[in-house]
Amino acid sequence: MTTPHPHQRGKLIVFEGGEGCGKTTQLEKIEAWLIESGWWEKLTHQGFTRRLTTREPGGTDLCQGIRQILLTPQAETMTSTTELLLYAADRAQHVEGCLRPALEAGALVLCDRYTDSTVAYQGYGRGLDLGLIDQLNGIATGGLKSDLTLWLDLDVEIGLGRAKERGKRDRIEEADITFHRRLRQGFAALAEAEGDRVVRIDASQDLGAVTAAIVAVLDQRFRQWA
Ligand code: Z5A
Repeated sequence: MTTPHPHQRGKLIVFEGGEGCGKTTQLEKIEAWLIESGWWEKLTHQGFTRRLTTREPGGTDLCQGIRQILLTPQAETMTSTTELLLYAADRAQHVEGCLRPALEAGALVLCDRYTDSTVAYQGYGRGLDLGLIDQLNGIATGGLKSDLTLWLDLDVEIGLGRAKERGKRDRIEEADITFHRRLRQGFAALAEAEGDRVVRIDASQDLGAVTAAIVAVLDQRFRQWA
């Protein structure tokens, strides 16, 4: 019997948070930092085979179509259950078609949103049953959890202000402020319950300070994974 390589399965790092928290900006900065810091070279010596950046919703061609339906404002109101099932469908396709094969091949995956968004937005935000959401997340992922979720936490008013300034308004950004406050509580509850997997980052700091806080967490995790 052969001993599996310790990093045969890669790692899934997810960037999460409410509107305008800066996670997409930070994900790009971390991609660059991985190379500049020399960490990527070290990780390849430890068995990681490639880097992959992806997102939910919309991580594959088919998922792009689901993303379009989910985020485009329409005359007909989408029910919360329809929304939940569409996010689950997007995730099932993304996991089977992209995440799982990449991780099995030893990739380091950086993903913009994943299962914790469903708990926060559809669970705490829309008020759907958390047990049902766990079940659906389990079906959609086949049990594939993030190895690390970086929750970029930011005051709701500031985040919505940033999103507004950027000029992007989608169906969810248009929800009322109490919705956004509830989903922040959702992320806080996840960080409280699963502190090792979901780590809070203070996203109210300037760009460089937020990147430094993320780098500190990654430095430590990479050493742990070595
Ligand atoms: N959703 C869901 O409900 N359930 C689910 O299961 C999943 C998702 C998976 C995806 O939208 C939507 O789907 C999302 C949740 C829901 N809700 N909405 N709307 P998306 O992918 O189009 O967008 P997003 O995920 O909400 O994020 P984004 O648009 O990519 O923004 P961001 O990542 O939060 O922030 P950013 O683009 O990096 O930064 C926003 C602005 O702030 C930008 O102008 C930056 O230059 C600025 N910024 C960033 N950091 C700073 C700092 N530190 N200081 C000052 N200014 C900053």
